[in-house]
Amino acid sequence: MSNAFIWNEKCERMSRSELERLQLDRLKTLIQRLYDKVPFYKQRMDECGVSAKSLNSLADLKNFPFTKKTDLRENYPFGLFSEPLSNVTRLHASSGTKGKPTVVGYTKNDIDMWSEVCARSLGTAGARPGDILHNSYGYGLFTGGLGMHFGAEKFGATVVPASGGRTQQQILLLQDFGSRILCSTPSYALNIAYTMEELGIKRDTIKLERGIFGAEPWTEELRNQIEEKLQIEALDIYGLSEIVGPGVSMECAQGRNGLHIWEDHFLPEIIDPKTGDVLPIGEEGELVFTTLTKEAIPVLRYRTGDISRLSLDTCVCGRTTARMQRVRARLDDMLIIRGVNVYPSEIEKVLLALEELSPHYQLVIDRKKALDTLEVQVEVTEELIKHWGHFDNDRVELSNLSEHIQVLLKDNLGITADVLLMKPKAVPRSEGKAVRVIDKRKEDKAQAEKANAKTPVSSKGK
Ligand code: DLL
Repeated sequence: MSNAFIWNEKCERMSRSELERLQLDRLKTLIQRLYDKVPFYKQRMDECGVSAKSLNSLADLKNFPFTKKTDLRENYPFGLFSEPLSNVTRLHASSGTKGKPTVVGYTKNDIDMWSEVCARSLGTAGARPGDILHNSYGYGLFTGGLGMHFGAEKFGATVVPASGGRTQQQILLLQDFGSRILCSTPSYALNIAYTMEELGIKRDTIKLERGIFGAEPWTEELRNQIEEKLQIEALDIYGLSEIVGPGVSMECAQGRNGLHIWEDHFLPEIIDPKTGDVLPIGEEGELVFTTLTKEAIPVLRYRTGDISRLSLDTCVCGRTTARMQRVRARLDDMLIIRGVNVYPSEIEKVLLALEELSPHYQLVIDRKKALDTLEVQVEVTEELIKHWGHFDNDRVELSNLSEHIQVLLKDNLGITADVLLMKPKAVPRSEGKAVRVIDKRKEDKAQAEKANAKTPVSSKGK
């Protein structure tokens, strides 16, 4: 076993039996709390014929009702809170692009717990108290910025609250402050790397050693590119606002094989998304979390929509908690192109394997003559442009290469796509969560419905 730095020995290395006892105790308390304090849950539990008395083992949780994102929206803004607002220290909300935003709240204890799991995550990623930590997650309603910020302060780091955007200035701060840790979305880390390259800034003018990247799906191929470009170790952090925000789980620097879930606070399950049945450990399905200690808005069996697998194998880092595999995709990100199902991350894998392409891409879906169409817009590298000369517009005509990519997409994923090769910088750069898919079918529909729709809360600044 390695001599990894562990922030909270007791909780990160608890024996399975001790952990399960603690989880069951906390789960009973939670269920009683939800039954007594949140009419929504009382009604759901009554409908399912369950209560705290029905819970004799962790396995009994499978008989309890799920919570979905729509439940939070339908009870907007505070209907699922189990504490009066007078006990709520802070509110966050996630984007309302598909309707009302989802609102979450935190008591003082919730903020402490959240900071604790973020501090554990920092240690797990190889950060050390005293490190300078540059935090490019968006500050504001998004949980990324403030969540990591409080965690980093508790951990004893010196935090640079950079938030997203103004990339040139961020690079200057990275150079002048000598930050060792970067927290951002993976797509924003790439943006920083490419901007440095464009400005001719040498890698050895910054001291970054590690990146703690999450908030959006990313592939191993993207990790390789970030690590190569920035010459840092890039590790995966997962979380969602409905559960707490960042810090639900974190990949360890030693194992780099799955993310340790802070199971004393978040109880994971994997279910079959179609039937809702709990799947055995090791099988892939939809991740579901129950918050064991949250006070302001605890959630029971929250369906994340994220696809992953759990593992209880021992880890080289010495932590004993269950690990979840890197999220492969979000269920609702699945594209159906002429009957073929495909996730953006699968397309990313194909594109990033080609050295002629840079990792900046967008997928544009449309419907023409009653058929769904997919256009893959992807930038070629500067090297390729140098080799082939200059191009006046954003498009690059290299029919052999676009045909080659079309064939790869067909052979690997079974999808028919048009491939548009773009000049460097033609694809909009991410300042937070990358916009990978532009679905013009939805845009058209949304425009048609605009008359009745209310203005959604903007997701800017993530
Ligand atoms: O994205 C919280 C967060 C902030 C996590 C900073 C990590 C770092 P939401 O805006 O509520 O919260 O979005 C949650 O983002 O259900 C996943 O689909 C996706 N997601 C988050 N982390 C990862 C990750 C924050 N490491 C949704 N890999 C989740 C893949 C991720 N997807």
